[in-house]
Amino acid sequence: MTTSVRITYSSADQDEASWIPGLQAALPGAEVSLWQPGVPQADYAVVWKPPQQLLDEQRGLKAIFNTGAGVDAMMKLRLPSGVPVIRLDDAGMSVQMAEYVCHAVIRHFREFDGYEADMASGKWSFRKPRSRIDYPVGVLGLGVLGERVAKAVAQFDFPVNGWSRSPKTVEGVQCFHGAAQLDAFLAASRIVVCLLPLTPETDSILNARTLAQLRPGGYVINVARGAHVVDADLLAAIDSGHLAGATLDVFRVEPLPKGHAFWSHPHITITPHTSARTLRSESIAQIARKIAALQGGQTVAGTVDAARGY
Ligand code: NDP
Ligand code: OXD
Repeated sequence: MTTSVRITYSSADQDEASWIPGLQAALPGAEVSLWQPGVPQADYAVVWKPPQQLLDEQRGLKAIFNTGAGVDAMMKLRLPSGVPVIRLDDAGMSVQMAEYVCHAVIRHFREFDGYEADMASGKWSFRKPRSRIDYPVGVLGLGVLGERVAKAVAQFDFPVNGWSRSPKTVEGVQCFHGAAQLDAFLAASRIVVCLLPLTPETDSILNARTLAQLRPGGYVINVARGAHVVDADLLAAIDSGHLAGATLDVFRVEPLPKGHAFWSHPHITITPHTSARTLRSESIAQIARKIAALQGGQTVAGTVDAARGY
């Protein structure tokens, strides 16, 4: 595909040395360069957590591509009006998320963490098998990632619930929607997986009130954004015995500050925001396809609705 457009690239933590030649190769004819103050006007920006100056200076953009699925960081910036923000949709993330969440659910349900500790201390002992009917899994967010995760967990015969903003039908998943059905969704779930975008409506959604609605012995898996969880409320719910524990991939402050209680809590497993990584070649191919489609006057999937914030 030959596309004669100018692309400016900026990323807070990805590697321009591979993204820029990758975009160039996927879009022969395009001029792709690293953004710096004062560079010529571009048609498209490909960014992750861009500086405000880029958005203020680049006045001719036709679209801004976010090289991640979540746009919460972008939504905090002053965006040029009328310029669409386009996020990654899937691009190899949903399978990674399904692996991560199934692993966390099964590790907890089958008590593999306990067996690891037993084996490490030379103890040979069996635990009583649990019944999966007692471990309904609730997925908050039934979008590109949440739907794939819900279906993957259902493959292991766990009862699965899902919650979204608008009504949905997903095979093998009991679907709830809207604020009015949140409590019923929580009451029907023991393990809750957060795959919501971070917006003013979903900020701190896992708090003392909502965690208390989960079935006793509940478990939290947060793979969306740290600010979905009120840290102190999660710790209190685990320490009181209402919740059995949590697996957390995302945190309010990243890297997780040294000394934070999550580092050493015996019932909390943490990973460094790695549940679904942006895969460079899949993402570049998707962005290149979308630029070609936009150039041809078509609409593309993953266009963010600024009013909803995702
Ligand atoms: P989508 O936009 O495809 O899906 C979002 C889902 O959340 C939709 O089902 C949507 O409902 C639902 N939702 C949004 N707001 C509300 C609300 N107020 N009430 C109820 N439901 C709501 O996003 P993705 O699945 O692609 O990604 C989800 C999030 O995962 C990202 O925003 C990002 O923060 C996080 N993420 C984390 C990664 C990691 O490595 N830890 C990697 C990639 C993403 P509806 O369907 O009705 O619109
Ligand atoms: C994303 C992420 O939003 O990596 O894509 O968290």
